[in-house]
Amino acid sequence: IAIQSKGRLNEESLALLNEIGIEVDSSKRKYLTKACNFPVELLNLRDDDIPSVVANGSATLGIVGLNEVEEKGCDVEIVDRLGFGACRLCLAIPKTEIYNGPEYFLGKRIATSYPNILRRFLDSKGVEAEVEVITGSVEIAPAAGIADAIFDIVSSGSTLVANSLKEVETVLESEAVLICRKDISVEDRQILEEIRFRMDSAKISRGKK
Ligand code: PRT
Ligand code: ZN
Repeated sequence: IAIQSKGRLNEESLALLNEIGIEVDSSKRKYLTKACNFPVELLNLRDDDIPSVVANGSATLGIVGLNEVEEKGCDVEIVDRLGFGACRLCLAIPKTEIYNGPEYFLGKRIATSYPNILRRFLDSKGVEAEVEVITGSVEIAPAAGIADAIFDIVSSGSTLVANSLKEVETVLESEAVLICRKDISVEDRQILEEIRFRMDSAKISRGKK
């Protein structure tokens, strides 16, 4: 199972695995850690690498944001939504601008780390815009004069407010998902079904608490 080695999804991924009885020693943060009581190994990776590692079969399963899966366009099965890491991918513009719909973006420069999802959205609306790929601090692009708008992850919305931006289109509602390689063996499928069964039970008992 590939999980994020550090970052926003790491703790909750480990907590979920722990909750379903898969115990790993997370104090020794190694590339590969073996569960002590279940036939799985955890592969600790950057979230960007998880979809492709699962698609090419180096990992059987993965826990990663749906946003990464959609952006990388890897051929994996989305098994379940996991109920944490909730966020949305949004288009945002300077708060003083008047928004009249997606055609607002015609000929505009949009900064993002998610060019593929953005291009798909713009194409679906028939809007031609310039997509500027930026890997960090996308939200400062309009004030820095690098772009007219941004397409980025939003959760509370406070980053947008702090940068005098407003959200005008939600393109993807995301959360952490369990993904699986496509050509999974019968043996691995059995382990996956056991994991899903335990995850469902954990969800139900959480609901009852
Ligand atoms: O190092 P690595 O590549 O593994 O991690 P990373 O830095 O690429 O990702 P990380 O750890 O920041 O986020 C991992 C995943 O968490 C994302 O892919 C999303 O699926 C999910 N997630 C949930 C978020 C947020 N919430 C979030 N708020 N990812 C990023 N943010 C950032 C966003 O980029 C923006 O800068 O938080 C800011 C907005 O937050 P608000 O609350 O101000 O709106
Ligand atoms: Zn990343």
